[in-house]
Amino acid sequence: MLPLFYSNWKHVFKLDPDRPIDDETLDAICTSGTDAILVGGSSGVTFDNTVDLMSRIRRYEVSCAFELSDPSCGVPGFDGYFIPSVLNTKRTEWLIGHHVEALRDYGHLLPWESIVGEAYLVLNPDSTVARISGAEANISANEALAYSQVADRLWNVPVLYVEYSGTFGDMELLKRIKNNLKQAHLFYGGGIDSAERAAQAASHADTVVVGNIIYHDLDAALATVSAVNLSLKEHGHVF
Ligand code: 1GP
Repeated sequence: MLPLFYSNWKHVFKLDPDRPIDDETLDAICTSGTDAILVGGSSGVTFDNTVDLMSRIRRYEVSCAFELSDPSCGVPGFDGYFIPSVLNTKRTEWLIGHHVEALRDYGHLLPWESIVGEAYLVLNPDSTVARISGAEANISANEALAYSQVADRLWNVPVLYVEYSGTFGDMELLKRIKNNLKQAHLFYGGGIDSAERAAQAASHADTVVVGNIIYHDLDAALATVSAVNLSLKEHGHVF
């Protein structure tokens, strides 16, 4: 049985261990009513800064998961772990290579009951994740849809993450992707900096991820929580 710790998440705040956050802001984020805190970042994530952030979040009741992309950062104590792969890269180490090396060396240590694979479709070519992973983010809508179907229908990935990190994405494409999924849980992240954008993304994605705005405009970040819940009510979701 796959771990399903994320299955009821509608709204998530993503915190980067490599970015400072003061106690007051962290308190506001952790008590905001969000469904979970997702810890992860594209660069500068270390064991030490991950432990530090996790232990601060752990003072709160909110669920907390980690995107584990480097085995040397395998900090125990999270509610769940996502292991990301990048679908639209030709650099196979980001699709499968790092994963094979990590499992060869550490597979016997992993808490499999709380680990989930996470397939990233990276669609902002200017994002750090696109640069680092060599993602081919300038693709047509039809190609993006095809990637999502490979992940969902051929590979049966548990989580598909449509990632526009740093910019607000194409909501029509997100809708098409969602409408063609058979089983994967859909995360959307990128450029959500207002209640309006949060509501738009929430009308298509299963889980909306809010990141960067936390560090620039806390009030705007907090407003996305109720916006997502409101949007779900309007679309007839049952709580
Ligand atoms: C980043 O998808 C998340 O991995 C959130 O994106 O930082 O643009 O909100 P933003």
